[in-house]
Amino acid sequence: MKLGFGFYRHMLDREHYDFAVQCGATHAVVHLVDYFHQGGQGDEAGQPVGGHNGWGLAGGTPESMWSAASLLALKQSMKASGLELEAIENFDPAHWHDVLLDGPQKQAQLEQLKQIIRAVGQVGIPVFGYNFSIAGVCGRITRHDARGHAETVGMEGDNEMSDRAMPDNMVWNMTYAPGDPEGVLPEISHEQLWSRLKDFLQALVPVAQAAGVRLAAHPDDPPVPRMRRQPRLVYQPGMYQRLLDLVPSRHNALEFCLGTLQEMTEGDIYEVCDKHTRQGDVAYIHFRNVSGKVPHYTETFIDDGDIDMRRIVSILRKNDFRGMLVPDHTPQMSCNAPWHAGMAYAMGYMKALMDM
Ligand SMILES: [Mn+2]
Repeated sequence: MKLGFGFYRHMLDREHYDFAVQCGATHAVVHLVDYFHQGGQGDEAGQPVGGHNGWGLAGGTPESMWSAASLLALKQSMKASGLELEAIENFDPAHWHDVLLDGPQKQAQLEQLKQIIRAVGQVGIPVFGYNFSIAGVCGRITRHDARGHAETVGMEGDNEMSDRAMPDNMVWNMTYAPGDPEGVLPEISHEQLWSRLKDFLQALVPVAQAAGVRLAAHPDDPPVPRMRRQPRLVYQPGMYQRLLDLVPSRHNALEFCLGTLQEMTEGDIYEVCDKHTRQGDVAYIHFRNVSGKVPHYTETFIDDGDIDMRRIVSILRKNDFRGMLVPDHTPQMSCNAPWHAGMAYAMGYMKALMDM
């Protein structure tokens, strides 16, 4: 087991690397997609939530940053602070909107994704996390209802945002074509979406295998059957197995999000964790806690939710899990550095669990 830390695009600097190492991190996952680019969300201190118009504008990360040379420079700069770059998390909607939407640029974009995976493999980054989702992470609200009135994110039933149809220039909660939309995205079935995933996996898994990179799927957050009138893929634990069975390979793996899995209405988190870590499916873990289930849940402090995190760590140990654990999200703490304090609290708790 490795203790890791997740960095958003605007955190890729020495100060943030040092902070993570001070928290005990030895490994890192990097979100290269700039979720905040021209999005007018203002607050980059926490996780992106966004409104009707989603997060920012896709394509905010310069193309050059996705190249092998740039990834190598990133890996080396993290190494200089003592961090091993273990994973890149998420493709930019600018690179794969037509893969998700089955649009005219699908084949060209699949080739572009293959190039990214080859570059990631070339510099020795072993994992690439992705979230095959049309609506993406949305429909959540920010509230002050974690312990001690801490600011956090959750869901309180369906809302105007989660029901509203998506404009046809948006996917994955980001706008990929600037300007006004022409209409709204057509509604499709769950089977159509699974068929798009199959095309993606059949194209990418062999390339990932050759490149030595594990593709790792995040479940849908929040895990509801439909969001913004679009179907979702993995919103119950059993759907993870369906994804794995589409293209069986060590390189078709999971970005195992404990919080999202616990929010699902079916399944037992300990059984799901045991099964997939025993099978060797899990590339890395989003180690976070929640209380409640969709459509009513709250992201909590790590020791305060419905999951017994000690029991999870004992399962991971029993199954000799070798991957990375990262805190993913945490509530913000009331002080001058709400994000840092929240993360430091989660990291200290994780490190203690791992050391015990
Ligand atoms: Mn997650």
